[in-house]
Amino acid sequence: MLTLTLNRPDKLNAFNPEMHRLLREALERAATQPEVRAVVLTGAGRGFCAGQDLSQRDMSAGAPPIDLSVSLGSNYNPLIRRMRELPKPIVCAVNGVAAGAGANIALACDVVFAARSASFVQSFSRIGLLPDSGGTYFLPRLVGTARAMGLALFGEKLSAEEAERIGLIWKALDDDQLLAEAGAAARLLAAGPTKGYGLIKKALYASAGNLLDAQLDLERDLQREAGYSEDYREGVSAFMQKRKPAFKGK
Ligand code: T3D
Repeated sequence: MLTLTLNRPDKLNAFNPEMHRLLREALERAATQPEVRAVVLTGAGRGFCAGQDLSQRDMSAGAPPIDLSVSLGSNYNPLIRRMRELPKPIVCAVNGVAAGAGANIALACDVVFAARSASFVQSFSRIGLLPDSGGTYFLPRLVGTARAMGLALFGEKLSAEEAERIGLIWKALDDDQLLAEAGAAARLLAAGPTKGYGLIKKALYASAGNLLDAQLDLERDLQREAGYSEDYREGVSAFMQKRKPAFKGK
């Protein structure tokens, strides 16, 4: 299991190019190292992540306008794609406020735990932007268009408990339990059938864009792959022998 901690606590872990680079490299390591079978993503200090570091944007009178598509195209979009395509589970432990891209990076994780004191803010509209980093994709799919629109337009803080209640995240936890419980969940996943988990991600994330027919075909194809895995053999054998399976992630 690999724990990644966003670590610019003075700025509530807002993203600058260096933090993008470090996270990108860490996710590459997670992808290529077979011993990494689950990832935990959390933040240092009192925040999870406040999105883009706004102090890096020159808004003085004579400054030229910024083409934000460059930032999304080179940093945020590849990051979200990497996270969703990683064939291993990513557990998010949202330790504090998650705002702007920070909120949507949390939602791009596969399972989201949040401390009760944490909150989610689609703060983009407060500075004249629209939700990015997958926000306009994740929000309506997770909570429906009415709630997505309210969250995006008003940019109000949503508490962790409310986020759990409306299905935006998996679980809100007592603050002092967050890292222990998210860590335990990640360890459980890290000892599981990694290949199967990767296929679960693939199937569930494809379903939003598929009709039932296509999804059934995809399930058939992915189940073929799962059925060829060593872990499937081990899972069935362990069940028949009434013992705990020892999955190897293969
Ligand atoms: O530009 C591009 O590349 C395009 C891509 C955009 C993606 C995005 O993420 S756009 C959205 C950017 N993020 C925001 O708009 C959020 C801005 N922050 C806030 O709204 C609030 O800080 C929070 C709701 C996150 C937390 O509020 P609160 O009251 O708990 O804390 P605070 O006092 O506002 O912030 C604490 C410090 O962090 C403060 O610094 P100081 O005064 O103690 O020196 C604040 O300036 C700093 N901080 C918070 N967020 C950012 C930040 N500094 C730089 N960039 C930030 N995003």
